[in-house]
Amino acid sequence: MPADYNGRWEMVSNDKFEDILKAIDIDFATRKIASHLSQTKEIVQDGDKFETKTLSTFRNYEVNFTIGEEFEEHTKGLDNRKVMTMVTRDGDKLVCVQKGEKDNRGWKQWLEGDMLHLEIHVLDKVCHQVFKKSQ
Ligand code: VLP
Repeated sequence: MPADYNGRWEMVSNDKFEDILKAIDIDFATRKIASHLSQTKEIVQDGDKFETKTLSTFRNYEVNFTIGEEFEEHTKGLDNRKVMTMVTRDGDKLVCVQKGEKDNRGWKQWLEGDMLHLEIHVLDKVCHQVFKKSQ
């Protein structure tokens, strides 16, 4: 049985998110707001298909993908870039590569008990977020 990401996940920690925002050229004022937000993730997973929403009081971000299928992602409301995105599995981990202007861009996501971990990387910066299952 592959990992089941379905549900609503509430942020419990967000280490070095501001470094990521800086690496994707988000301005100072926006970084200050964004790095203090609590994020909620809503994931609907059907086999290899994922519908994901990252929600906050300031901005929301939605992206849908299918494992192994590359697509053009528009990071709307974030840095508004276009990247070529592909998510694959590495065991129970999801591994995302976002090819574009910024090197080494992507994320990894995995479960530990009722916690969801997300590591976001851009250039030499790494952010580690943890979410707790709420529904
Ligand atoms: C929005 C989200 C920041 C909340 C903060 C507002 C740049 C794996 C995958 C989704 C991602 C990470 C996306 C990060 C979204 C931040 C406003 C900032 C201005 O996660 O969970 O499938 O792609």
